[in-house]
Amino acid sequence: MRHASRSVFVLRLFITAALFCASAFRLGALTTVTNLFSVNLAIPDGSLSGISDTRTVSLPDYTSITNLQVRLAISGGFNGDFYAYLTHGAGFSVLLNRPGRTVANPIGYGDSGLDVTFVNQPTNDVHRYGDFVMPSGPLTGAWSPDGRAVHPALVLDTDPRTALLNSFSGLDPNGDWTLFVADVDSGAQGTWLTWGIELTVVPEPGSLALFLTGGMAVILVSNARRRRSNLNENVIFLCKCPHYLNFSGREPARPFRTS
Ligand SMILES: [Ca+2]
Repeated sequence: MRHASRSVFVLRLFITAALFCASAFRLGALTTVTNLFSVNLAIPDGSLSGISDTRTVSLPDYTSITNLQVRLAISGGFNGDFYAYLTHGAGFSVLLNRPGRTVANPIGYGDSGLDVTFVNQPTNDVHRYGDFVMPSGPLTGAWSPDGRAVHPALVLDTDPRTALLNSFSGLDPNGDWTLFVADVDSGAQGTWLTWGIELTVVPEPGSLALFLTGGMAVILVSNARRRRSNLNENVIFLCKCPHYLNFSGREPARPFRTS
């Protein structure tokens, strides 16, 4: 029983160490990759059909997204007309949905152009950027996405924000990423200049933890066998048996002691 309790304790210790090592490896393996894509296309004015741009990300050593930022640059146009969303796998985020559109201001903000970064941390809502800044040129800075998954003809500042960037957390970064941009109201045409994604990714931690735990289990079994071998030899020593045999009927590995 004593040996069994000790074995359980040692096993727990090894598993804890393995999980700790896996966590440390995971933290140490965080990698940030930035991609910036040129588009340079005029956005059809007053059309919901918009334009989209799809890019393929290949990060074969990484299987999980822990953070995502998105850049978008549009020159000209009327900011209150723009609608934009990002998709990748099961991820979906509404980046812009007619900034500034409210019951009192159904056409949204009249500023022209933007070069912004959408982040996955709590910060100011881009739909209400006029509460925080009065751009003298294109809107700049880091903003929380609009997130309102509502038809752009109906969206209001009071709608719930359900489509933020957190829907990409934990997804595999590999594969196609698509950004869609539309100018949904007539007058003042914009040009979509660039967009980009900054991915913070990690390798799959499960296989590493399994490897470490398996390695620890092998060490544990080896230690248990060594303890059993020592026990047999000690029994032979205490018996002072005239025969060179232990309990298994085999000759001991080292010379027999008689005193
Ligand atoms: Ca327009």
